[in-house]
Amino acid sequence: MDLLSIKDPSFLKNMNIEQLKGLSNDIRRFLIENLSKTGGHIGPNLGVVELTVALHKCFDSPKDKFIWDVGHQSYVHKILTGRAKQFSTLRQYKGLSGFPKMCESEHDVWETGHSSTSLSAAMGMAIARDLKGEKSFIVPIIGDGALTGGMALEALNHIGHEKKDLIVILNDNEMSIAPNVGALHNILGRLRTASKYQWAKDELENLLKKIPAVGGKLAATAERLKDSMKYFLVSGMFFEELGFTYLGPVDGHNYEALFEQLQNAKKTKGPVLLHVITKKGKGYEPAENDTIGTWHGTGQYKIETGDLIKPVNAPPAWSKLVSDTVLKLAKKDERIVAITPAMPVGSKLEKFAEEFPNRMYDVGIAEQHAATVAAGLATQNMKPFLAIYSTFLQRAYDQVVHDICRQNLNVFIGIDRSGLVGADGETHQGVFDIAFLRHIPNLVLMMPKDENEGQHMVNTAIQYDKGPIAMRFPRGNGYGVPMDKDLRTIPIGTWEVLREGKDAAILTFGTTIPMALEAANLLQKQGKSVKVVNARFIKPLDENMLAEIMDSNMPILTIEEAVVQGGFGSAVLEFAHSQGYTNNIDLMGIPDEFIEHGSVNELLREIGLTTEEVVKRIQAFSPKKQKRA
Ligand SMILES: Cc1ncc(C[n+]2csc(CCOP(=O)(O)OP(=O)(O)O)c2C)c(N)n1
Repeated sequence: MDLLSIKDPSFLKNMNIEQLKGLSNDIRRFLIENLSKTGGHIGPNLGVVELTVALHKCFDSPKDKFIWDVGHQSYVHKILTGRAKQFSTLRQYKGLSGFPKMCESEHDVWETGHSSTSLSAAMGMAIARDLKGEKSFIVPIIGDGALTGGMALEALNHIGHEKKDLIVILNDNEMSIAPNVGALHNILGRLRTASKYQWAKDELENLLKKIPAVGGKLAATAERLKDSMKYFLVSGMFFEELGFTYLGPVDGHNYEALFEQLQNAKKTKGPVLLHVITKKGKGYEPAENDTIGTWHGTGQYKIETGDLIKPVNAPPAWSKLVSDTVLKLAKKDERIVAITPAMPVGSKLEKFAEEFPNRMYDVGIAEQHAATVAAGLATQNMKPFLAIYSTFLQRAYDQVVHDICRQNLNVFIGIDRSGLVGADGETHQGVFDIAFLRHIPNLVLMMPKDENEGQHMVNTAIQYDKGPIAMRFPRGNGYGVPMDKDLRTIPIGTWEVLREGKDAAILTFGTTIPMALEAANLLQKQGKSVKVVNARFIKPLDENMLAEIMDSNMPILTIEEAVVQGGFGSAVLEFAHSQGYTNNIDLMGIPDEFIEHGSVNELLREIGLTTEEVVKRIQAFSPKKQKRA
């Protein structure tokens, strides 16, 4: 079938199962081909082809509402709702988003990117539907990984109590981004075991029914036996106890079985949980055989071999540099324990886990819990390293304030993917961390200029014993700078002058340092001498150096790859104001808006975080404005 011609999912209503199987093959081929060029979440989407088709066939979107948890598995839904033509632009600047987007389609009723929100959103929609007296099915689709998130469990608790009509589809592929972990995972495992038993019983039942005269009775006995065995095998029936009607498990690649259970779900009053078993990566061998999560989301790849296309001889990734340095220190310091909320691969903690299996904890998609576990460890004089992406640290704000900083505990927070992250887009940009951390008492916040300074900062963080300390570092790779052999510590709250100058000063840190230096070079050619400072401590500021610069009356430009409001530049302004300085101060950073997907360079250009803009801003400082009259 020509997928490009699909306008909406209504065409599915007239298709028979054979035709649907053909459609599934077409969708898989389309995904494998397109994603080999654009990259994207191939594994999760190949796993939900039949499930998504079945949902669109059995329900009426957008009247009935599909709420995709995380949203990374919504590509098939996008194809069926008329967006196949845009797939060549997937996750690219101004192109199709990798997550549901209301502006793309009326079939996207909920936007997401962070996990475990679907059940709460569905509950809100169900309450609204009932208050308005409307009739519709509300269908959140949540993975077994996302189900481990605290929000999802809070929602199950509420939904089970309220008994609203909701059909929760649990897409269980035994994987999170990496293999799924936790006690809940074990419960699902037991349910899956029961499923094999149930399928075997179904076959037996069909056979018995074929026996003349007594077959029907025997089949009924088998049915009762099946039920009691199921209860026996699935001790407690977790979801039933929570107030849900549990249906399944059902083979998520079998249309007949899916249709039967979806129809059952539609007929059932109150909340239903339909347990669907799928295979992540289904239909593409390298992705199907993936046991560690490589094919969860990829860049470009060669279809025939499954080889990922990666830049050759790239400098080490920031995550690897940080985790390897922590590991190096952990060999000498038994207090060090690493914690990741579900990102062992992304945070490059595999080696740590291999060397110290008892000192590395993947706690599941549970950022709040991860932060407080770290706090608990620190109370016992351990040295926790909380490896967490900037965007997901947002989830743990209160735990950072209340548990870590308020108790002034020695936790090292490694804030990965700080700044713009590119293709994942607005839900994943790590641009708020400075604004939501800078005001918390006791916390030290820093960002290195390159990977050599990065390794010394990691060492500084581990040796620091006066409270919590956090290091931001960007997504992607370092610059390939020479690395010192011996680790040292950097005095807390000290900046570094990278280039002297007397006409203006640029204060910046991390990824924006190269653009500041480049601008200073260009300005030098125009006869302006610009001082460039590596303001590596965002908190505390280097107040001595800052006072010295302000005393000289130079105009000051601050640059940060983070939101301007409440950011580093704001801290400089606060200092100037509190000390009575009247220097001309200009701030550059991320404006007050959500930044969509695209390459980091395209996004920087869009928001004017460029060398040219730095030059312009410095040129715009007028001598008259320097001092208040
Ligand atoms: C709050 C939050 N933490 C971490 C992530 C990163 N993440 C994206 S997908 C994913 C795994 C989801 O697993 P599952 O729900 O089982 O879906 P699957 O990919 O297996 O279909 C994780 C941890 C996230 N999106 N949101």
